[in-house]
Amino acid sequence: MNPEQTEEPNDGRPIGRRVFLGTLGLGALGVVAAPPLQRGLEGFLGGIAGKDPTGLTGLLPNGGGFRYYSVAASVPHRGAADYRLTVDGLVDHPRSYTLAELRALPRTRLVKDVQCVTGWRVPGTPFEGVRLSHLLDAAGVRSSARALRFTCFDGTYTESLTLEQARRPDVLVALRMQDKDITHDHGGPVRLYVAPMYFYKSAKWLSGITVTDRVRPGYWEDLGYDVDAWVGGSNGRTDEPTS
Ligand SMILES: Nc1nc2c(c(=O)[nH]1)N[C@H]1C(S)=C(S)[C@@H](COP(=O)(O)O)O[C@H]1N2
Ligand SMILES: [Mo]
Repeated sequence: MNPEQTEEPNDGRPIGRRVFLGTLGLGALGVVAAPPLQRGLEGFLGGIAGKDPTGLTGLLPNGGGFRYYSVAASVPHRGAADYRLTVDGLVDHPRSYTLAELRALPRTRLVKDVQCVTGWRVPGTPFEGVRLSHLLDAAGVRSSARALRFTCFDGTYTESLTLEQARRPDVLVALRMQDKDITHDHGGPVRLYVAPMYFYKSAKWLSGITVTDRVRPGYWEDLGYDVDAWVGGSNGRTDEPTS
């Protein structure tokens, strides 16, 4: 099947020392990132937006400019035999997809910049997968639905989108990244890809999509990040450190 392709130019913003600041922020979060810290962290993150945290393990640059992030210490490997994606909640037809079933659905390919909230960016990165709107249409979203909650088989990470955001054509349940099947480290076999938002919205190791009546903030959002994480238009980015 021929994937559809969209390309957009880079927005041209420099990242410079933000990568360095991001590393500092990660260290700071590492010290405090244990379950009881949620309340205090909101202020903490509010003060350091831009040089922040977003990952507790594996801040390892690789050749492509990505850093691998996981808030879980270890994540089980899943593949064609045992991967499942469940779609449930306020839908008429809840169901669970195997990897083969997802791979058989119409694909969309997008090539855009990946932008982490800590400042690093990878220009022109291809993602390919099934439009989230396609799965929602298949599920039959009920009229009381307003939002989605995403869960991951790392057992920890969560994300959210409004229904309106989720129906955008540039939001994918991604099967491929950089024109290869998504590796385990990048959240494979299936991750969310929310092109217009900071990369923390793109939940890795996606295992559940639950349609809900309101937005329930996700993992980083509980720690102070914007739920509406539009690149350039949310609290993840400041031009200079605020402290
Ligand atoms: N399950 C899960 N998804 C996640 C994260 C995570 O820690 N766990 N980190 C997020 C953040 S902050 C970023 S920048 C990207 C990193 O994706 P990568 O590891 O493929 O570079 O994944 C996002 N999705
Ligand atoms: Mo991130």
